[in-house]
Formats: sequence, C-alpha cells, structure tokens
Amino acid sequence: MGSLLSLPPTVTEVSGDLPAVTVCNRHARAKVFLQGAHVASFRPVGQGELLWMSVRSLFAPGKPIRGGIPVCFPWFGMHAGRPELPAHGIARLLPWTLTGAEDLPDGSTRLVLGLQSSVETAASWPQSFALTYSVSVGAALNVALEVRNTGAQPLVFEEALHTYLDVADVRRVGVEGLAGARYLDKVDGGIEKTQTGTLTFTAETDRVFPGTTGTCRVDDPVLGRRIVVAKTGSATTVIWNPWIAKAARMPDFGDEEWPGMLCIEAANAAADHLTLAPGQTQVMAQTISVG
Ligand code: TA6
Repeated sequence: MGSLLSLPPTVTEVSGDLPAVTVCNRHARAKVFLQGAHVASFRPVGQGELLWMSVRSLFAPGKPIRGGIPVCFPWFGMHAGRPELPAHGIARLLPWTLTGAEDLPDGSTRLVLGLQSSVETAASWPQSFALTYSVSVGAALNVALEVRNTGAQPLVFEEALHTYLDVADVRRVGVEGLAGARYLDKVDGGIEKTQTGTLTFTAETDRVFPGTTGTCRVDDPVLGRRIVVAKTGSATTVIWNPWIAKAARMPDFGDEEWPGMLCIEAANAAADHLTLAPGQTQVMAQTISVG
C-alpha cells in the first residue's frame, strides 16, 4: 500500500490483494480493509471477537466482504430503478484512502479514511460527494461516517453501517432497545408491525425500524456477555439474520454459519433518507462495546 502517512506504532500496514491496516493498542485489536473502509475485526483486550466474519467471505477487489462493518452508501438494499447496480451502494466496493492515523492520549487509536466522487462513481451515481470515515479503536469501537455535499445540487442519499455482531447462538440471544417501535417486516412483504418486548430470533429476520435513534443491547447468555450498540445521527435501525434458507443461497455465507451472527445496523434509509444542501455535511456514528 505504501502509505505516505507516518503511522503510529499501533498501526501496521497489511499488503496483499486487499490492502488493510491492523491496530493493536492497550485496549483492543482491530483490522480495517482500505476497500470500503471496512472494519473487519474488533477484539477488546480480555474479550472475544465482537464482529462476525464469514469463513466464506471473499477478500477480493470490487467484491463485498461478508462480515465486519460494511459501509453502505449512497443507497440501502437494491438500487431503486437500476437493479443491475450493486446492493447497498458503491462505497463498500471502492478503495478508500487512509488520510490519518494517530494514537490518542487515552491509549486509543484513530484512523481516518476518505472517498471522493469520481468518474468511476459517477457511472453508478452522478453526484458530487466527499466521505470521511473515522475509526476509533479503544475499549469501545466508534465508527463515524461524514457525508459532504461537494456539488451544486441537493444530495439525496441513504446510508448504513451494516454491522455484523458475533454471538454464540442467535436462537438464544435477545435484542433490547426496540420494544414498542414500528418496523417494516421485509420477510413479510414489508408490512408495518410493532415490536413487542425483546426481539428474539426464530426464523429469517429482516426488520427496518424507522424513526429509532436509541441504543440496542444484545444479551448473549452462552458467551455471558452483552454487546451494546449505540449510535448518533441515525434515524433507522435494521436487524437481520438470514436463517437457514437465505444463508444457503449466499455463496459467501457458510450454510451452518447463520446461528453465529446477527446484524444491528445504524442507517438513514427509506423514509429516513437524507438531503444535504451544497456544502452541507452530516455525520452518522455507531459505538460498539461490551456492556
Ligand atoms: O440489512 C439487511 C439486508 O438488506 C438483507 O436484506 C440482506 O440482503 C443483507 O442486507 C445483506 O445484503 P448483502 O448485499 O450484503 O448481501
């Protein structure tokens, strides 16, 4: 990768087909691929891995990575109108630039990565934008996506931090923080329902919760841990587990892997999509920790 940056001692470059950097400090270890500014691993000291990664994931230029934290921009899910375009947008498939790496006084490490609109992005999405993504690796992982409208027209977009969490058995976990919230059930024709109490998993689960800004907590009785997922600048929460049949249909997802994960996604999608005036910026952030 030959970064022009002078990297702090906690950051190491990993060259290869898909360049990455690893972070190892007194709080945690992490790995971030430059493609998609994709956080692939986060392991606090004294804890197991918090982010799930499929053993079948591809790590190839232009191919999505199945796990960690995919950065979805500028649309969520399938592109409305152009189904031939990649699901969840183009940002996760493109090489970002590492523009900053520093050790902070509290012992955490902050990486900054950038992606600007280009001739390549314009082929899929003819808008001008600049993305800045900060990844702070400490006892907690904080990721923050800043979107800037660098064009002369309003910028209308969706975004998501599509976070895959590692659990022992999704059939035994509960997600707190969404009780009473409305959701669109993508497994049941997108009809609107209301979440009653703890969200548990008994089948394929794909729920989009509009207008939800709070913290979610995953109670994992088998691992004896609670993963806390907080966020700012996000009005949509998405909860997903593919279960048996959908996992089997995904070539980059092992048939037996689905019990080991669930996604809790910070997003601004569908009715919560965003519009930025020229020169305006917006930041969406997610913080993941063991509670
Ligand atoms: O966020 C849930 C979801 O939209 C599911 O419908 C499923 O498609 C998942 O994202 C994974 O999408 P991907 O394009 O990464 O395979």
